[in-house]
Amino acid sequence: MAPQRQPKILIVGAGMSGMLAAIRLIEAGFTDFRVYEKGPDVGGTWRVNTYPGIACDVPSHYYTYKSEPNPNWTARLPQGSEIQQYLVDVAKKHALHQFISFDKEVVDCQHDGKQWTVTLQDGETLIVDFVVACCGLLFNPTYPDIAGLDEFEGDCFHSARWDHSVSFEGKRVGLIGTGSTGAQIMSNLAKLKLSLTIFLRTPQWVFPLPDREYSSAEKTLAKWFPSIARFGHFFYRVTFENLFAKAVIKPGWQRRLMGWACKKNLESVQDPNLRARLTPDFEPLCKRLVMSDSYYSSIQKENVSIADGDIEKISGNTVFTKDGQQHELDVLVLATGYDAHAYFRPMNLKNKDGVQLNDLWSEGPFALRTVAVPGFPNFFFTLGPQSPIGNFSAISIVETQIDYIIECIAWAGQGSVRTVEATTQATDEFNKMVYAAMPDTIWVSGCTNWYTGKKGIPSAWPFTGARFREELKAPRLEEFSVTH
Ligand code: N01
Repeated sequence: MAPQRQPKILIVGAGMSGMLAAIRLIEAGFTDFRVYEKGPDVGGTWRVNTYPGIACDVPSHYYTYKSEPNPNWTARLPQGSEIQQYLVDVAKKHALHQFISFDKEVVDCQHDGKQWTVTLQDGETLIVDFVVACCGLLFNPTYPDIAGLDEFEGDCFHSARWDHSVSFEGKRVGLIGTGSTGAQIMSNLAKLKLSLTIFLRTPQWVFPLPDREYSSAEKTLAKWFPSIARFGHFFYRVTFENLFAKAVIKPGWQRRLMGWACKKNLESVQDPNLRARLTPDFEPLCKRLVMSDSYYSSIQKENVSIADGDIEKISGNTVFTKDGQQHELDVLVLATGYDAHAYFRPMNLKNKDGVQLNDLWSEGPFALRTVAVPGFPNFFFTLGPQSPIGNFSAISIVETQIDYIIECIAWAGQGSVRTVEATTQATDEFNKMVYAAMPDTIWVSGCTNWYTGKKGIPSAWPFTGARFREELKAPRLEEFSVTH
């Protein structure tokens, strides 16, 4: 039903979820909205991250909007640049640029009981009824706390801020971090003529997810028969949700199978000393699995060496490790991850009573059904606390969340409703249910991982994909307080 009223809506971020929010708002008949994007183009994560080897480890046909199948994917595991191009193409197809203001960073939102006053980095302000924060999840880089890092005399940068002016050929390169990002960077740098030192603190389990290029015949067929790409989406979704997503949430054959595959993969390392060095001391899947079929072959290349990941200090261009070794380097790459619990912050949020979101979340972020927080009316977000970020495709999570959020906004579009605010009771009940299921999940089985927050509770989803869609099928009016 077309809205009878047009609330003023601001979407923050023109990445994968902000774009989808815009598309869905258009489809729902909302016209008074804008998207503010801090960068110069759409794409979010895939625009910002350009490190060598960047790729998605979720199969391409599944890492695709369900409503926008893409017969042109060139491989099972898409390169970052290809995903970025896909997002640019989708934005073009839906003429999204007319709704987007680029280079506009939202820094502050204050609610006066009726509306939000939004302030941008450049001092501009605007007043809106709704804010939907689509800021991504992994975008605040974490820098390691290593004495002397700032004074490193060579080139040094985080994986999310890749310096393309730096040449690597013939250089002594150090890489701190061996998670999903570090693994992709390592496999790529190892192909070059350089000497690569991996500072390995905690070995991770590696699942040998094979990549494969799609032949031109396959791509042509997918163009002629769009149902092939749709089937690809369905196939990989069902596979992911029934294998990987079930393995992480409870014990069972899925967990055993994934673990067995990781252990078998590790056996490909022939040298027993190296194998021991690469053997994690925690269960497979406890940390986010590294998906790679080239990790072990790359780390065994002659130009790659493993150093102690416990770094004592950096002085000049030398990294001193706690085992007493010194490593002289020309370039130091930090694949040290992100602050996954910042969510849309550092954006500052304040409500009419002067309560800051930072204070409300001081003990750890929480939300109603992953998308709203009590005390902050008409403010919604994607990929919020307890989203199934460690379970399946981020795109499919966001599709569910956006539909839910738009239904909440539609209340204001239909009747006399002005504000909708998650109740504390509903939020507490939701989180109680989620936390109660955590003991069965693999994330609490004894490792450090970026899912787990201050209180030792993973900010992830301990149920199936079907349950997530069910819980966010439609907003329940009794879970919100409403003003007219
Ligand atoms: O970050 P991480 P990431 N000294 O936090 C090490 C997604 N992603 O960027 O384990 C030495 O996983 C740290 O060591 P330890 C994916 O969801 C997806 O790699 O703390 N080492 C660890 O090895 C992924 O999970 C794709 O001991 C230090 C590493 O840095 C998420 O992004 C591709 C250190 C951080 O690993 C984050 O992955 C890439 C220190 N002081 C990423 N501090 C896809 O394909 C940190 N480390 C979709």
